[in-house]
Amino acid sequence: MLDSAGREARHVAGLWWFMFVVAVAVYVLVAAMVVIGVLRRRAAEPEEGGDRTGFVWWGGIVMPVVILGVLAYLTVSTTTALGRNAPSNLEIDVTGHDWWWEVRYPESGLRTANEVHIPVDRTVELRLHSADVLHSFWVPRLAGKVDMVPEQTNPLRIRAERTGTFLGECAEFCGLQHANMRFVVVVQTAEDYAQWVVAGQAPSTAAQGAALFERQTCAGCHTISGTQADGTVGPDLTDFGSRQWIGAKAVPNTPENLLRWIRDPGSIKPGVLMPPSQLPDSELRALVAYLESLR
Ligand code: HEC
Ligand SMILES: [Cu+2]
Repeated sequence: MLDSAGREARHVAGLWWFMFVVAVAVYVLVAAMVVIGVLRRRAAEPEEGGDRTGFVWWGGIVMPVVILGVLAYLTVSTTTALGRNAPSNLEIDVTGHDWWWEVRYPESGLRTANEVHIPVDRTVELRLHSADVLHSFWVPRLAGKVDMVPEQTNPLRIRAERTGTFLGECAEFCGLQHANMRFVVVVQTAEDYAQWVVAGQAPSTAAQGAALFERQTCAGCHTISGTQADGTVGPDLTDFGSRQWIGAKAVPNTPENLLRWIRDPGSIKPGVLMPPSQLPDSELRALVAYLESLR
């Protein structure tokens, strides 16, 4: 919490240190007076009478009022400073569930869980919801806690000032697995974040390869069980990724050889009964990723 990596946590940590110093000073002062009082009493006979009213007024009323007043002022001004964050153009919906976190990016349509990605040095508006009971969203190094309340949306604007991965956890007892309701916030540079969004938007390469396999002629000659592909002219490819060789021991099964094979099997095995394909490299690579994932 005190090793802040975000604007909000920095404000909170500043206030914490001030309170800590004041509390230590008051403690030391009071303890010193107690010790002095005890020693004096031992050293001398108690004096008669003596007017202590002034001491009670200053030490018992004026000082506490001043100290508490200053602390109250600082607490309120810190809270308003937190609210005064620049408006944000990146909104993320985070929903607490028993016992995990759902994360949605309305801007890009992305959805993830238990991992919030945000760009560094940019104000982000987290909209906190709950799907069931009370939870509390807390990433100590980035910001203070904000409760997640069913049927209500609580905003939390944060601005990370450092890249890195920061641990967060649920800070409101929410049932049996409350202690195992953790998450991470991954703060990335603007470029890394943009890349993460793009990667998340594109269906994974292997899934793209699977679609290609069925759309291209491949499926007419090869079977992959569990898919539409049921051709019997060529070998069944259901467990192709676990094979050591391609083309009846023509070349070892490596991604490079497979790419060559799909592009032009005749260059490896002249006269082969599988036709070459004219797919662009990106689609060939997607097919390779898919076939090598079959086990
Ligand atoms: C006209 C039918 C036909 C089509 C279309 C076809 N293949 Fe083949 N494929 C074959 C035959 C036949 C072999 C076996 C060749 C050999 O080893 O002599 C083969 C072998 C393979 C192998 C090697 C399997 C192994 O275990 O050795 C892979 C991988 C493969 N094909 C992928 C594909 C992909 C990807 C496509 C689509 C771009 C495709 N094939 C299109 C007929 C076809
Ligand atoms: Cu919780």
